[in-house]
Amino acid sequence: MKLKALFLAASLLAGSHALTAQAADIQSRLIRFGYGLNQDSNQGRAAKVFADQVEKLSGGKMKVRAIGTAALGSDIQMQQALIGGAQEMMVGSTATLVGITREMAIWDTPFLFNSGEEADQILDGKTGTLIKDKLQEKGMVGLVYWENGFRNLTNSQKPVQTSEDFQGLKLRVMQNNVFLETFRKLGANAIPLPFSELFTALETKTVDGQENPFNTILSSKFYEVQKYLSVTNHVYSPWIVTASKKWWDGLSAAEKDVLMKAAEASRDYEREDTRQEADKALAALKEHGMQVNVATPENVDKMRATIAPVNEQIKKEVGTEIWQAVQDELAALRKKGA
Ligand code: TK8
Repeated sequence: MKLKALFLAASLLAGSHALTAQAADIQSRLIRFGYGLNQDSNQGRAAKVFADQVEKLSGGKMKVRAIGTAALGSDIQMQQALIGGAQEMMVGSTATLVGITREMAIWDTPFLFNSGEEADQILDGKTGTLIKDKLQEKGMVGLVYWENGFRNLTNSQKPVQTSEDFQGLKLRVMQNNVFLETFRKLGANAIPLPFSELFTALETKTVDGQENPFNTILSSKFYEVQKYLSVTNHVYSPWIVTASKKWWDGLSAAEKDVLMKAAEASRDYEREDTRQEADKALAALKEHGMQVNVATPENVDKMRATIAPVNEQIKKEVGTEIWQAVQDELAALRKKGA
C-alpha cells in the first residue's frame, strides 16, 4: 500500500508521466480495415494479426473490423473512401495507387527485384519510405508494405511458353498503365479490371487469363477456372497498408503509435506467412489440376527485351531521381550480398 502510494506520488511529480498520459490518450475507436482477398488468404490472415495487435496494444479500446473480399469496394474505391474520410484503413496493391501517387509506379518495374528479401530492404529503405510518405500530400497515410509476391500467368487457353504465345490472349491486368503497356508489348489483349471482378470475368471467359502470385491463384480458387499456369515471376508486387489522412490527423500520438506498432507486427508476420505459403502453393495448384510450365531463361530474356521500353515509361512517371535512387540502392545491396 505504502509502496503504491509512493509510486503514485512519484508519477504525479513527474508531471507528464508517460503511461498515465498514454492511457488517457487512447479513446474507444472502431476502425474499418478493408481488403480485396478473402479471409483465408495471406491478406486475410495478416489483417487479423493487425486487428489483434491493435486491440492488444490499446488495451481493448481500439477495435479493428477487418472486412475482406472487397466488401467495402475495390482497391480504387476504398482509396477514394480513405481520402474522403468515409473509411479508416485498407490494404491493397501499390499498383492501383499510381493514379494518386505516380511514384508508386516504380514498384511495377518488370523484373526489378530478385527476391522477396531484396524487396523488403528497398521497400523499407530510404526511397521506399520516401514514396510511401508521398501519399500524405494526397490524403492517405502509408504505414507499411506487405508482400503480395512475384506474379505468374494463368489462362484457360494454352500453355504460354514463349512471348509469341501472348498473341491475342485476353488478359486481365490491374488498373495501371505500366501493366497495361507491359502486356500490350507482349502482344496480349490487355484489359484493366478491378480484382473484385476477376473471378467472374475468368469464369464467363470475358478474359482468358490473369497474372497474380501463387498464393492468390490458390486462395481465390482461380484454378477452378484456369487450366494453365506459366511460372514467369515477371514482377514483384507489394501491398501497402494505408489510413485516411483526414482520420489519422485526428488521432493522438499514442493512438498513432499503437497503429504503427501493430502495422509493423502485421508486416513481419505477413511476409513470413506469404513466403511459407508460396512454397507450398505451387504444389497445391498442381494437385488441383493446373498444368504448369516454367519459363526458360531464354524465354525470360526475350520477355525482358520485349518489355524493356516500358522502363522508359516508368522513368518518366517516377522521375529520373527516384528511378536512379532505387537502382543505386539495389546495386549497393547486391554488392554487399555478393
Ligand atoms: C487485391 C488486389 C490484388 C492484386 C490484383 O485487392 O489486383 O491483381 O494482385 O492483390 O490488390
